[in-house]
Order: sequence, then C-alpha cells, then structure tokens
Amino acid sequence: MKVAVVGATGLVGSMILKVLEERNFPVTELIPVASERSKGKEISFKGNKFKVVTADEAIALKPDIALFSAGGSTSTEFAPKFAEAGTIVVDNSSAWRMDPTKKLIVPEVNASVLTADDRIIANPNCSTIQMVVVLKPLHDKYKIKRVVVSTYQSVTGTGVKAVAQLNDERAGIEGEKAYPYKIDLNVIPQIDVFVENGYTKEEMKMIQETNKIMGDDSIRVTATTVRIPVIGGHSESINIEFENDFDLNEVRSILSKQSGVVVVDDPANQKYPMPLDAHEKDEVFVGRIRRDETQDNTLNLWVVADNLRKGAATNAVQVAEYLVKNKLV
Ligand code: A2P
Ligand code: 11C
Repeated sequence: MKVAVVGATGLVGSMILKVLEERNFPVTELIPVASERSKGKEISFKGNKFKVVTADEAIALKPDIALFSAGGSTSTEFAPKFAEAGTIVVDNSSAWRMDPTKKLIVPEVNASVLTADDRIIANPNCSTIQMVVVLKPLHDKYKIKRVVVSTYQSVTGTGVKAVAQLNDERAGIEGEKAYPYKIDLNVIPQIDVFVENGYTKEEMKMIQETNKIMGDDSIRVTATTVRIPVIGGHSESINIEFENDFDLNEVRSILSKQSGVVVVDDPANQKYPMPLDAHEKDEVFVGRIRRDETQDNTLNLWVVADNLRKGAATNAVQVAEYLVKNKLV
C-alpha cells in the first residue's frame, strides 16, 4: 500500500506513524504530508527517512490510502481532492463525521457498514470512541435507553501547546497558553467552544456521534466534558440505563469478551483503570462496574483509554486494516 499520512508532524500524525510501524501495516511507500512550513523535513519510518511533502504534491503521487490528522479545514479542502485522485481517506478531524453521506467508524462497533464505494471515512472524536466500544455489546444484550457521561480528559487532546502549558506551569516557567486558565492543579469544565444550548462542542460530539456510530437515534445521551491536568489518556464516568435488567457477572463477562476492551475491576485489591496505566496502550480499559442502586436496570462504569491511540491513531489504522483485509482498497 502507498500510504500518505497527512499531518505527519503533528501529535496524532506522529502517533499514526508509530502505530503503522508497530502493527506492521503493509506500507510499500510512505508519503508524509504537512504544511508548506514543514516541506523537506525528514520523518523516520521503519529505519528509513522520508521527506515531508505538501498535500498537492502527495495527491499527484496517487496514494492508495491517506490517513488525515491535520485539522478540519485541511480535511475539508484536501480530502475530496485525494478521493478524486482515487485515494481512500480516513479522516480524524470533525469535518465529515456528521455528513450523512460519510460513514463514521469504530471497527469493533460498525466496520461492517463499509463498502468499496466509501472514499472518505470519518474517525470519531476520542472521547466518543472509547465510550462506544464499551456501550455496543451492552446495547446488543440489554438495549440502552439513556447514557449520562462525565469525562476527565487529558491535555494531549488539545495538542502540543497544551502539553507544553502543563509542563511549563509545573516548572514555574511563563510560556504560551492553550487554555484561558491555569491547567495545573485545576479542572476546566470546558472542552472546545460553547454552542447555543449551553453545551460545548465536545459534549455535542459525544451525543451526536454516539447515535450515528451505534446506528440508533433512540439512545438518549447527555454529556459533561472536562479537562484535567493529566497526560496519559481520557477517563469517563458512564451511567447507563437499559430497557432490560442485567446480571453484573454477565456484564463483566460480556465486556471481557468484547474485542479491544480489557476489564480491570477488582475493588478488593484497589484495581481499576487509570490513565497512567492506559498510556501507550491500544485497548479501552473498564472497571468500577456496579449497579446504580437509585434506579432500575442502571449500571455505572469507569472507562479509560489513551486518547492519542484508540481515541485517534489506532482507530484510524484499524479502519485501514479492515479495508485491506476485506479488499475494499
Ligand atoms: P505543520 O507541522 O507543517 O504545521 P497538530 O494537530 O498536532 O497541531 O498537528 C497538525 C498537523 O497538520 C501538522 O502536521 C501540520 O503541519 C499539519 N497541517 C496543517 N496545515 C496543513 C496543510 N494545509 N496541509 C497539510 N498539513 C497541514
Ligand atoms: C479533546 N476530544 O480531547 C478532543 C480532541 O474532534 O477530534 C479531539 C477533537 C476531535 O480536546
């Protein structure tokens, strides 16, 4: 496969390169793409050096697959141009996610909807991905009525500038700011901008993307998304109300069998998922599995994943792997 990585110099783009290498994706030619500013810069991949090119130069090279993580405006402008040149685009931005003509894919949940006609495939938001991987097998068994989710999100979701802000604040250095407030020793209940209904865009993404990926608009979702001074991954407290009752041991067994999920749930030994442990891992970790005793058929869960991996790079590479395995590319 001739593979272009658009945004190869960014936080998610570099993780895509690492994951392609680790998973031994069949890359015969790598085309690292970034802005005009980075043209000519060298990127290492599998022990070789590759020169960064611009998007226009990459299109002329007609890659088989392009994995995009260069922001919404770059995707809006260039994904259709790659697609016209015959490239299949897997896009990590929010540009195409809610477009009814584009599929929004988490392989463990809905890869089977992909066909050879899909040219631009959207990768969901990180906090949505780790939630739906856990929701799907439970929905299949007990039918979800409503989800209440509160997130505790890593600064890596914002990008390099936010990681630098946290590190600078810890070191007592005055530097550039990614957030309007101090993030060290603080909690910021705002991710992305506010929309008219008082929710943030991140919260609306979790609501709308979940319905689209699960293919079920009857699931009611409400979200509060929060930034915390953590680097390893996003955590989520999820309250799920089902149509039907469940057995806790059966829930544990269903989740243990779900591909991409690891159950870490041993309160007697103080074992539960934490971002320090999920960091650099491709799986979604779930624990604190317990009944909500205030309401029938309702479950509480704690879910943690590395947002740059399963929340972004790994999911995009898994979509590409599915396309290759099913001869859709
Ligand atoms: P560059 O490093 O040249 O600015 P992040 O999300 O971590 O900020 O990274 C964004 C990525 O998107 C970077 O690799 C950046 O390249 C890339 N990028 C920004 N604008 C374009 C563009 N017009 N064409 C291709 N890549 C772009
Ligand atoms: C965050 N979830 O943690 C965001 C980052 O729509 O892909 C990813 C935004 C997106 O800040």
